[in-house]
Amino acid sequence: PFLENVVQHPKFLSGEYDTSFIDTTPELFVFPRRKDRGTKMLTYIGTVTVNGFPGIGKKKKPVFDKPRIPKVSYKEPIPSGTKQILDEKGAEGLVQWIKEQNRVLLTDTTFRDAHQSLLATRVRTIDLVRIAEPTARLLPNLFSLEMWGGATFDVAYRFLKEDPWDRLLKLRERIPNILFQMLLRSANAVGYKNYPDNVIREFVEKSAQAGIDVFRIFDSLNWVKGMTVAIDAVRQTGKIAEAAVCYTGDILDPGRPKYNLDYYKTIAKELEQAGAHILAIKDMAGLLKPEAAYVLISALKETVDIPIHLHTHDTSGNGIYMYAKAIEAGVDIVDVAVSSMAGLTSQPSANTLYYALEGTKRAPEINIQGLEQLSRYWEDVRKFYQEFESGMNSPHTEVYMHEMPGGQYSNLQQQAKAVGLGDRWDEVKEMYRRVNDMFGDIVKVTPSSKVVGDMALYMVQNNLTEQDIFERGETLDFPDSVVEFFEGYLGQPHGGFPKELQRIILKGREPITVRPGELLEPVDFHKLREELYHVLDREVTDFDVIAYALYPKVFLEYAETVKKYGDISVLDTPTFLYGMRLGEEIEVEIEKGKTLIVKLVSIGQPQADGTRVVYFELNGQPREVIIRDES
Ligand code: 3PY
Ligand code: ZN
Repeated sequence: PFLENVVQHPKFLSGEYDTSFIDTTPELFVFPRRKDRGTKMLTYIGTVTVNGFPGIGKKKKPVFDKPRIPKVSYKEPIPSGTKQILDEKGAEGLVQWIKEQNRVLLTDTTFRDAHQSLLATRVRTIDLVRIAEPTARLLPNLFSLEMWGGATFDVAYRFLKEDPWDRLLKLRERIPNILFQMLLRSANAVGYKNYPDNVIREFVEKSAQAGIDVFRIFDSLNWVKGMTVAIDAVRQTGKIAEAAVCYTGDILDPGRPKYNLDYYKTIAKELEQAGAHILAIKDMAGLLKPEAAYVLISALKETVDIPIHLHTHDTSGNGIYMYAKAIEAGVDIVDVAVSSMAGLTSQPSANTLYYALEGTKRAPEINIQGLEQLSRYWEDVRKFYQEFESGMNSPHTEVYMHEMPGGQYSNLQQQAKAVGLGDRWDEVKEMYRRVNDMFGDIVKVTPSSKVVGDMALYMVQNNLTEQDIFERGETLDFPDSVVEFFEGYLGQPHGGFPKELQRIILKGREPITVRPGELLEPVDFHKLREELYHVLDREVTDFDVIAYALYPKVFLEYAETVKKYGDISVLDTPTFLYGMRLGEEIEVEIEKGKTLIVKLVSIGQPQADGTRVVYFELNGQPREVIIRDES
């Protein structure tokens, strides 16, 4: 371990050391005492069994069926796909290939937006890895698989206690043929605030290295100036820069002229000029209606020369009809999910779209039997996460009123419950729309949607009306996110800020009007690496460093959990979320070819100090762990 400590030390690695280094670096002689992996894992299982999982609480573990894995032959090589086209022909070659296709191409969002929108982003790596190779074999004709970014990055560390980079690397290994796509919030990366430019560049570079091919880049206010650093960074890696214009309002509603057809045409042109390989229309709330889709796509096809990729959420139930109209107007690629993970706040169903277009000139080339088999797997896996369902089980046309993004709906609902507003959810939705109008009718998508959500919760919780804000706003303490928004730290909204409200909220402070990245100091990655070196008892990777730069607190809490429980990403999801039933036996593959057999034998009575002894068998040998009962 001494030698290991020396050679992994950042000073040693950078070659800046001298002969006094060993004498002046006492941490070289600190050898971590290792608790064995088995005990750590049993401590986790014991803790969840006794105390429950955050957001679920203490619940008896239901009996779930084993997910049905499609029967595919693993003998033949995995069929080649779009990934090979990019690797062989480069970004421009891929764009050319897209233009030559007559059939509509599909992006499958099951691994990212579908579960972000239906299950509060909680789907774990183990459930994705199990279906990865069957997906590669059954759906080699997909344009791309959206499987990373958006909220999945921080949720992985924060709630799932697993490493999102590990997810990306493992999926890449098993799916070598389909383009991997991620959602990148421009200067907000995969976070909720603006980061310095060097953080954005480093994050893009590392993501590309780890396996991302297509970066969907959007700005939460459609502020093109806020997107250029990210677009340039992606182009530098040789990967695909798919720049998005977010869709809000209704181009066919003359009463809503702020976001009219010209608005979208102007931004589309600007994004093409900024270097986009593909133009995305990001209809994050599902507000784009069928006839409007036809008009919009037809107009944009005339405006830009690059392919157009359409994204929507099926909240209203109009998704398939809308796609049919967009496809008729010539859209190149659309986003869909495997049917058991589709519909409602998620994307429209791939299976449904297949049948809607069957026999037409633009029908997608996709294996419908493969989709049906994958859908069975996801139907089973979805049940593991039933506690994170939003409760929405039929189309919600009221989305046209509140305009809340699909990915926000279940998350804001959880937030409302957490502050005791669960039974005033209808009021929160109405307030969400009123706040939008107060803010001057803004684009609402992460993180601007979070600002609107925070303000709506704040107003409902404190029984404040719009009039109250204007009359006694000077005496109110607004949520931090709202203040930062009005300071200009998320960028500049189309048409500017409403001046009077801005004055009230900033209480005399001057807002910024430049790109926040121009004011933020670059991050010193070398310093962060050194900080992490003292925290992690393993080698510090570039992935750790950039994750720590984006989410310092969340990353450290994750690292603490791993120290305490070991790598718990290896546990099956029912055990991870519910612990074990008395007498139950499970198998845990802790590494390839190494499996532990765990049996929960009994749970002791609470002791005077508030702990319980939990009795297990580990590979047939009795083991006990002591757990503090906090239930
Ligand atoms: C995200 O940024 O996570 C989104 O899904 C926005 O729609
Ligand atoms: Zn989305």
